[in-house]
Amino acid sequence: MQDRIRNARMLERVMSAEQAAELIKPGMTVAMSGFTGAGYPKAVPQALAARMESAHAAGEQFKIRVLTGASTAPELDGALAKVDGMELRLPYQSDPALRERINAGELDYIDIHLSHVAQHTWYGFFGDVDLAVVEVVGILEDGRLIPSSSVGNNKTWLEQADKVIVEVNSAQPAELEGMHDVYYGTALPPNRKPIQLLHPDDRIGEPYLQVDPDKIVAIVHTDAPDRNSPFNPPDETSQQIAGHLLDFLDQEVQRGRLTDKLLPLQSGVGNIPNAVLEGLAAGGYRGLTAYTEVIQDGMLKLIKDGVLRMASATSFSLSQAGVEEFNANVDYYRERIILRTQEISNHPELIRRLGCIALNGMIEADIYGNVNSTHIAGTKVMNGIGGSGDFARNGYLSVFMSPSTAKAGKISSIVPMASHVDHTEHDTMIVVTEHGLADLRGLAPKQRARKIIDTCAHPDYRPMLQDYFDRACRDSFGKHTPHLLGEALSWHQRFVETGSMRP
Ligand code: 0RQ
Repeated sequence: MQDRIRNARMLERVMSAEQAAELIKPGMTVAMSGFTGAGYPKAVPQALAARMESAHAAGEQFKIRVLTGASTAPELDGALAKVDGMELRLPYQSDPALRERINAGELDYIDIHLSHVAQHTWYGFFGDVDLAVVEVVGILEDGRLIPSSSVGNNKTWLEQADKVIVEVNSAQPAELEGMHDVYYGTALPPNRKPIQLLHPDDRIGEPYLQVDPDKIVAIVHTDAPDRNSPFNPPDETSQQIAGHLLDFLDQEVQRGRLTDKLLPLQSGVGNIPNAVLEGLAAGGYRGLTAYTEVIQDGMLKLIKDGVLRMASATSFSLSQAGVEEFNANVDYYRERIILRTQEISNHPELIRRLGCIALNGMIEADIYGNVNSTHIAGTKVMNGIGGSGDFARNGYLSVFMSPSTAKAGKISSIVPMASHVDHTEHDTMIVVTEHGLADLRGLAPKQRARKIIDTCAHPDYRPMLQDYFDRACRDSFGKHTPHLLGEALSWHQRFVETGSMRP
């Protein structure tokens, strides 16, 4: 372990996960590392969950408030959710056990833009951070930390927390050292300065995380891989969606609005973004860049093939095969990947300056282009807004993609009125389903509605949407954005009552 912990003073603080978990008390606000199943603490949360379970069995309350970078994994969110150990969670999750508790109303979940988390903590909106639990690859002689497979909010957690528990994970490749760029130039208004990042491959910070050594109360050794979810090859619908988008990008290049290097790509995670990435490779694009949050298997392949010249992100989300590919060629990837803090990977100033092409999934869009990314029937949270809002509001192009129906056709993804709005019509430029791509730029509301109904809706639902829109144009209280208010959410109500939006 001495090769991972090179600071003698820190070696003295090594203890078991169980001993470290004893330092976490009921009611504490605990900030943990972790972003899309990468770089999250693996041992302390499980030891803590065991303590909570015993406490609850003895009739004692034991819950904490948990802040992270984004989603974690069964060892963290899953373990704490199973023992009902959280009273508050933010800013993003995707764990089935946790989702169930949130939707049962058993804990508070604050779903916020990923770029806001650090500054909201600096402003004190979440109260004091009692403790941070942060996974790292190693500790340098001078006490600085080598970040792990995600950076997320770790800089902020280490600065803001009263005490710090460090997990040193020897399963993370030592070769990650040098890939990170941790920016220490952030300040609060009115003292903010422009962030001098002009290209996706600019380095503006340092490769290590700083921490006051007096704050470190425990160091725990782990040797466990990240979540490493399996990678599913894109299905037919995803390929059709990707096909529409790629045709559109080709046309934009032909019109001279984009060059053949496009603009820095931001890509969400999942089947459809993966199909788009594969399509870019097949379409002959070379030398592109990504300014995004997450690097998944698809992006590694593009980097290897030269389709992507480089990628900037805040985390990896790789399958086991992706990890093996990365480990086998780590020197190659280190030259071409930069991992930043999430307030920089998702920074509105930088996304606007670079002109990112934002590609994200959605749950539903309404006929005017308001997009719901988070809530089924407006009330049940799926994951959270994540970084989609940071990129959609500020990118050069904001694209939302989804199959036109969900749940075997019982749900239309194009609805009269979105049951929850994460991205307003003002942020949505392009909507794509397997039936087509609606380019909404330069269109007024009624033109947008006609375009979305004609292009994106499933043929089974298109006549119903057209009928709604025609009657709204005739009978609406106002005729700028016509709606029938008593009927606008009736499709969702029908789904709640009958399990289907079909009449
Ligand atoms: O349900 O899991 O029960 O089968 O939602 O849907 O089609 O598999 O698509 O995995 O890409 O997720 C918007 C959730 C799409 C995701 C969302 C059901 C569907 C399925 C998943 P099952 P798909 P995806 C970068 C950017 C917000 C965060 C974001 C998301 C499940 O893209 O979380 O963009 N986005 N971050 O059946 C009822 C509908 C539905 C529906 C889909 N209209 N009604 N259920 N589903 N549409 C990453 C980060 O920020 C970290």
